[in-house]
Amino acid sequence: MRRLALSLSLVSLVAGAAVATAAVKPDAAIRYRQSAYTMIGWNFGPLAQMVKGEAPWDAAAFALRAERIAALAPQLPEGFPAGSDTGAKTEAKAEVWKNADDFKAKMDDFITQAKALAEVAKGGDEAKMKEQFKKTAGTCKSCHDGYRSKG
Ligand code: ASC
Repeated sequence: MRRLALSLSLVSLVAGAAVATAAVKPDAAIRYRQSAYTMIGWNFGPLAQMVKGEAPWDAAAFALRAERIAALAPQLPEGFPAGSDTGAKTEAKAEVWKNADDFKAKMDDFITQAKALAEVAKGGDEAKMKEQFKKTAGTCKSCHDGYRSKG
């Protein structure tokens, strides 16, 4: 059992950050990525409200939500396997797969900025948190502009 666990962890090391995904059904991938976006949005909304002054500033709540977003963001890419452009109702445009390199670059940008947001939030500096929030929101928007059809 130990040997198995060891070889499994070696396999995941070799596979690197990308989790090895066996063939998944398109509708399962669509549901998976929509769930992840729902959870990201759930946490992003209150941050936006705080930044806009629509909710009271709460640095600890901000940091917790930023932490969650930073953990969820790297889980998005595996939600876009080839062939999942159709299957269930999806707002992902065909361009996601047609312009895969650009989509990946934009996704990586979001992951990087979300991670930076969680890091900055640990420091509790309101101005810096607001600034980094705007940068992060910019990466959401730049991907949605080209790759998400208005639902
Ligand atoms: C949100 C939300 C998005 C992003 C984007 C940022 O709160 O639902 O899709 O922020 O609007 O520009």
